[in-house]
Amino acid sequence: MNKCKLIKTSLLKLFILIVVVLFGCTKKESETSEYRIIRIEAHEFKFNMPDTISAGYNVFRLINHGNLIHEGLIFRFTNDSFTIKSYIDSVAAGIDFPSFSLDLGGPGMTTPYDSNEVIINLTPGKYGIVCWVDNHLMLGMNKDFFVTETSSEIGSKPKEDLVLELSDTAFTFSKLPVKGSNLIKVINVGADNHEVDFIKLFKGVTSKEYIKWKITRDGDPKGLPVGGSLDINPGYEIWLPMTFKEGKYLLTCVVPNKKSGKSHLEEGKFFEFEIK
Ligand SMILES: [Cu+2]
Repeated sequence: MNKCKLIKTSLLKLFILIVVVLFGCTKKESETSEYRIIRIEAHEFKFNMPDTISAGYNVFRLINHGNLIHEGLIFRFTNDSFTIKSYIDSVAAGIDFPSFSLDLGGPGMTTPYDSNEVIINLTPGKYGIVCWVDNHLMLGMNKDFFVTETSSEIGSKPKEDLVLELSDTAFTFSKLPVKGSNLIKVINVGADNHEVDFIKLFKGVTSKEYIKWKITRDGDPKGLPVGGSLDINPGYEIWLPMTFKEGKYLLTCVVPNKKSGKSHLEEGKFFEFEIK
């Protein structure tokens, strides 16, 4: 079974177009950054991105050129003898967390015409990127790439505004996000792999209503993903540049609990906050 097949959302193309037009939820790409920006262009069904990038703190920016939601999980091959085909074969055989891969986060669910970014510190080695939405991985959204040594000074350790801890049962902020831009350090302090999706709830929708829809996928969507990071192995950290407008936001994690097989969301892990 696909890691998140039951609950990853691929919304209807028409619905997305209407929402994008009505709510203007696309973000403009900033051109200046103190970090190297690695552009990951997502299409149905492939990733266009460099084959080789420099080690250090890089901004991984996923730009969705497709008509479906896409995402990009970045993982490291812990043994260079394995390939992206080994990963695909493992998933096809029902092993969603191959023993030779270390999940390091990556831009979460990104709606069409939108972009999301995550800052990750990568050491030299062999890596892969996959999209776990529905069956996209098997349809071609998988790629390997290499990270090489660099002598460049670009990209020092980010200075976060706040910290978000992902435990096995909760999301814990060091302080709540504010309106406008926030640089959030996200660290997995649990024993399981964890992700964080930031969902902007539609007006009048409660967290319980969204969660019910997310699990059952019954009826119209109740909110839209606006950023976040895919799953991170225990002990690892990433940084999320996030901009918030007024409204209610919900944090979710649909990575399965390795013991129960249920997603952490289904087990009751979520967090809601409001920007006024
Ligand atoms: Cu995809």
